[in-house]
Amino acid sequence: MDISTQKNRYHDAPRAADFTIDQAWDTYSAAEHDRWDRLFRRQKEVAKGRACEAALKAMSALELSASGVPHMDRLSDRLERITGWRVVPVAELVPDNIFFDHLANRRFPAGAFIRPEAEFDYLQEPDIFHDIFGHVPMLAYPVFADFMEAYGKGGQRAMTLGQLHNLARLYWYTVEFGLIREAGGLRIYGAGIISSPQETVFALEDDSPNRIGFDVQRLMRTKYIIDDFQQTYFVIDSFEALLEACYQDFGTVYSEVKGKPDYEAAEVAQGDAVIHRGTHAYFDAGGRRGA
Ligand code: HBI
Ligand code: FE
Repeated sequence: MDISTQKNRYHDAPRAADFTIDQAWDTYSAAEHDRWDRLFRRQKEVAKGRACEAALKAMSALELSASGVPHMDRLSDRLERITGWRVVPVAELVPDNIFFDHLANRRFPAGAFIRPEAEFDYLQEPDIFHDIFGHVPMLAYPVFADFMEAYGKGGQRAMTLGQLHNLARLYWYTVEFGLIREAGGLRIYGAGIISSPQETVFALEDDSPNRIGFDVQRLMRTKYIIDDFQQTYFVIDSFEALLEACYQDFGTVYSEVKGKPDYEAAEVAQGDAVIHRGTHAYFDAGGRRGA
């Protein structure tokens, strides 16, 4: 059986109407605490000089460390003092409407489970390391904290307009896999990259993927892959610019992209602000499957 379809130990935990569960922090085993410490120490090292300033500063402000699996309530008390966000435990992916409602109310749903040893380097589901090491630091940066609340509200609206797939792409290429221009180079803010040692290096330094300037409509039309590195990364100039671009009425944006063809994940399109045209050598060699 494919290990990633195994249910994690919180799968049957009693849950509230909003899908939150009890993190039951006392039930983490010594092995699970040790796994967090090894994931943290390794990724903290790789992230130096590669993660954006805001994320690195927040990691210390939030006292994220290699001292066992974080206690979400205690972490939330620190985060809430900075931007009003809290981190709430869930068992696994929650329905979109529940997810958006949490974000719209400054609650980030984080998986309570930690990946099994067999998936130490890569897993598709968001475990506690992906969510807390990857997403939580950015929630301590006020402009990004505002963006995430706006995304939650936008998501609720997108569902009523049947435009969720467009908005999910925007989330994917920013919140999960976004790059930012910083310190004369490119840095990472996307959680899916920051929580993966291999993709942290690949996204910034490998010749394979495209790197293209951010454009809302372009992102909404671009397909993505969920089981390997990205074939294109989009680059923002600042978090303020990202928030600015997304504070427009998406209703008009949706109608402008409606009916226009999608872009393939590896495509470079007419009008793109190309920062790096990828060789796609990694994907031509079969990607993760070929590794
Ligand atoms: N649920 N727990 C959790 N975490 C996510 O990141 C998440 C989710 N549900 C839906 C979802 N993400 C995405 O499909 C949203 O972009 C809609
Ligand atoms: Fe995520």
